[in-house]
Amino acid sequence: MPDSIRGREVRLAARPHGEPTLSDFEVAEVDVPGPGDGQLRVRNRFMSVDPYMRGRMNDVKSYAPPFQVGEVMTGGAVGEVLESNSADFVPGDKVLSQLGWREFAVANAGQFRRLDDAGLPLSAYLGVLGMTGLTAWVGVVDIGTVQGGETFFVSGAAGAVGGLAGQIARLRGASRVIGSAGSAEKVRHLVDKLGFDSAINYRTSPVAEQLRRSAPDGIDVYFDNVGGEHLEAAIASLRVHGRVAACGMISLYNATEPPPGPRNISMIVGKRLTIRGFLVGDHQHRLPDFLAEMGGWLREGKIHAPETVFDGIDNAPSAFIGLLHGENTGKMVVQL
Ligand code: NAP
Ligand code: FER
Repeated sequence: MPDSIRGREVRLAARPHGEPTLSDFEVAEVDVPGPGDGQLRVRNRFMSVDPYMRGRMNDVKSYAPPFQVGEVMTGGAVGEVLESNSADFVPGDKVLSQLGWREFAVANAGQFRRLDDAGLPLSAYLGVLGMTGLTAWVGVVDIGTVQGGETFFVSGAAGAVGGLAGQIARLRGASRVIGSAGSAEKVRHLVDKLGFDSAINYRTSPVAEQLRRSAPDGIDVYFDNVGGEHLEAAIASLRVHGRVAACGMISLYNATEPPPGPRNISMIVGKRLTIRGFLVGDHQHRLPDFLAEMGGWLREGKIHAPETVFDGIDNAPSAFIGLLHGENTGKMVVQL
């Protein structure tokens, strides 16, 4: 059996109250044993940092169980097999796991999915061809059910899911795509790089006013990544029979008190709106259709999938905190 090696991992050190800080995490060096029967030892190359991890840092019952203090921050990671004691994998195979923020992972082969080498950087399997991409695609196609000629609005638009959602809506026939993001630079990125028709900076003036100006005839679909003020503005601008794909509400993730709901919630009735939450985990059966369509768009150069890359496992906590503060454009990943 190969010798054990030393590797670092990032653990939850304390549960944050409000905004997470660096002291809520600790980086530890551990022995990584060689793989046992049926196991692989994998060197991770990229780790994902995701907004939902903030929820898992709280000790509350939710769709995903809380992280335990002292344990590794788990989540998506891609790497390559160093040693295999499984007939299904050979050294050099590229694999995806949910084993999280660690330089090396040892686990049963069933915990890894082999990635086909499509010539794309491995990080793509955390972003555009991974959980992020599937979320955007399912949200637009199956939840928001965007139709040709419709007006589509997405918040968190310069982020990983939002940037893809706007582009997918356009490719699926939306005639007008509007995004919201938190800086002038991101607004330019949406229009100049991602081909949005218009974009608003939610930090400069009320979202409702800016949205009304961008879509004077209203919107048909709102892809919500943010909640709060954005959701209220969208309800005000939605047309009769409009739809909301409720993907995330990041503006509330650090809240210590539950916020008041959208004040105009009664408009749901008169406008006959559909507001539908979804979790990507429930839509894994759509992976083949998603990969076929997204793979085609990528090969044809029709989709841009920028990434913001932080270097080194020591910087994973900064990358995560930065994500919550909008330091990323596109998918935030940590390169090892
Ligand atoms: P992301 O959008 O790449 O990164 C988060 C972004 O949120 C930041 O870049 C920041 O951009 C924005 N943000 C932070 N605080 C904000 C606030 N108070 N108001 C408005 N914007 C704020 O992250 P992602 O991975 O693509 O996730 C986007 C959303 O999708 C999140 O809500 C996430 O929880 C959700 N999600 C849901 C599922 C699902 O299955 N339902 C799956 C994946 C992701 P600015 O600079 O623009 O503020
Ligand atoms: C997120 C990432 C993933 C999120 C939800 C998920 C609401 C869903 C995971 C699942 O389906 O289990 O940021 O925010």
